[in-house]
Amino acid sequence: MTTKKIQKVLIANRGEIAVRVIRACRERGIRTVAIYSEPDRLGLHALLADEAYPIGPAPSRESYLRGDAIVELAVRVGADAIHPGYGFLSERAGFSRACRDAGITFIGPTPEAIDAMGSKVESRRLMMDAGVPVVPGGRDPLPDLDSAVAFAETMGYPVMIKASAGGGGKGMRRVDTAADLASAYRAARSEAGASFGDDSVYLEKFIVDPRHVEIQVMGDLHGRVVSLGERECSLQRRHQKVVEEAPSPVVSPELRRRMGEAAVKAASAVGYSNAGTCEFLLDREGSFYFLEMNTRLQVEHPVTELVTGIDLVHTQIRVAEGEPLGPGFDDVQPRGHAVEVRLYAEDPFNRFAPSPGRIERLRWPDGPGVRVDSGVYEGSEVTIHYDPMLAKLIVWATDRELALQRLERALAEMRIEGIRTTVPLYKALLADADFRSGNMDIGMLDRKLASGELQPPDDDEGLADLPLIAAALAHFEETNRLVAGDPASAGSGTGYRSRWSLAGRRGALREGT
Ligand code: MV4
Repeated sequence: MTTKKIQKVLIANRGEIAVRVIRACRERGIRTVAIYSEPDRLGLHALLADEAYPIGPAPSRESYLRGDAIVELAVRVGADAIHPGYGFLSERAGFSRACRDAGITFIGPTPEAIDAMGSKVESRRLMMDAGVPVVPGGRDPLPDLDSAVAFAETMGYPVMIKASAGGGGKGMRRVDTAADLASAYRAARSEAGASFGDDSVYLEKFIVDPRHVEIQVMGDLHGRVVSLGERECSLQRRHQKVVEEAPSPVVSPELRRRMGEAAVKAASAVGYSNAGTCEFLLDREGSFYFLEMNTRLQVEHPVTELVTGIDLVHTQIRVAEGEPLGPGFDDVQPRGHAVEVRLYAEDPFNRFAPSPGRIERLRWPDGPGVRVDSGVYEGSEVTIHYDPMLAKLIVWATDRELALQRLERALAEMRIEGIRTTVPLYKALLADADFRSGNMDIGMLDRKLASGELQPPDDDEGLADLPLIAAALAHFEETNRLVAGDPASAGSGTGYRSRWSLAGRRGALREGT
């Protein structure tokens, strides 16, 4: 296979991930095309791209989800590739296929690989046959309630009923006793039917208080798949991740090797190429079980980038161009520790109520080991039409404790006014002994929020005002000194007016007038 350099990429997304992809393209000398919905006309992604085109009104269905219109636009503007980001069209096999049919490179997996991982029972069967450990349970959908009862009996309670077509927790029921099975079975079936148009369900052993650990994989177009290590993603609220880190505080080099091998096996079984993630449950005994594969670049990819030194978006583009994964991808090991917090426009201490509005003031943290991937700027309007995630703050340091200290420092430097964000939640989490020691499971955050154990810090502004106060003090000190030392104004009774006019003149000088 010959490589063919991509010249122009259409980014079929918005917000921080569109910005992330635009940056990688610019670094590679690739021209960029943004699409934007009506409320996103002044979105950062639309402003940063070389070209930007309106794609429709606010609702995603009429804008960012219009696969056919997007492929058509790509052809019309001469883009030779499309990057889907995450969400929206990123895991639609039909979109990957439509790109292929139009002669456009889809920067992601093939429609076949997306399809193979799309159905839960089917991917489970594939994984079982490939020797990838899956959660103990059924190989086929349950034909009826009687077989569910019989199967649960052989496996032992608690069990989990899951929708065959599911994912993300829909149509999922925990069952603790035989007496509860019938009602849970019926509820799961009807929820699955309503959500997926497919009411088949199957049974798994319920894994108690596991961690969610996922493996980043990358495949090239020459049949090579590599593992880039794990991310610990247990800190989530109702299936929404809030904090991710790499490496996991509980994954040893030996476990990393075994999980990495399992993930590579999983991806290879479906002929996977480009970036993907295998999700695992990790129980207290250190056993791990494949859950599902996400066939896209994920929100939390930066923590992997920071500990591996590999730019995942650059790599996505290179493998899409046909370049093989080189020797830099042999046996990749993490170095140091990275932590990401997702900044949502939600009020964490008012039941995560959405907080739309104008960002009146915005100051990002910086300094050593700090990265901000943002889709907004000071003056941005945050609407309720899309995912409330505005930006991600990611820190790196040589070890976990230093990374957490750095995160604390960065959060204190940060300032967002005009809307509420989840920043106070992260300040509270950093004061939590369990989080601090890495002792977490997938239920921890919901438990601590329900019990009121996580409280907003009383001094929420932290260091945020310090530089401003210092600047104001210096300004007035200097003003007073100048006025006091100015013979023309001494004793003239115009001291106050002179101070203001001096300030005005200095201001005019700064702006070069
Ligand atoms: C499970 C489980 C416990 N035991 N399966 C939730 C979403 C879906 N992707 C799989 N999920 C789970 N499956 C068994 N047999 C617990 C969860 C689960 C979960 C998994 C990953 C990340 C967060 C989670 C939050 C709640 C439940």
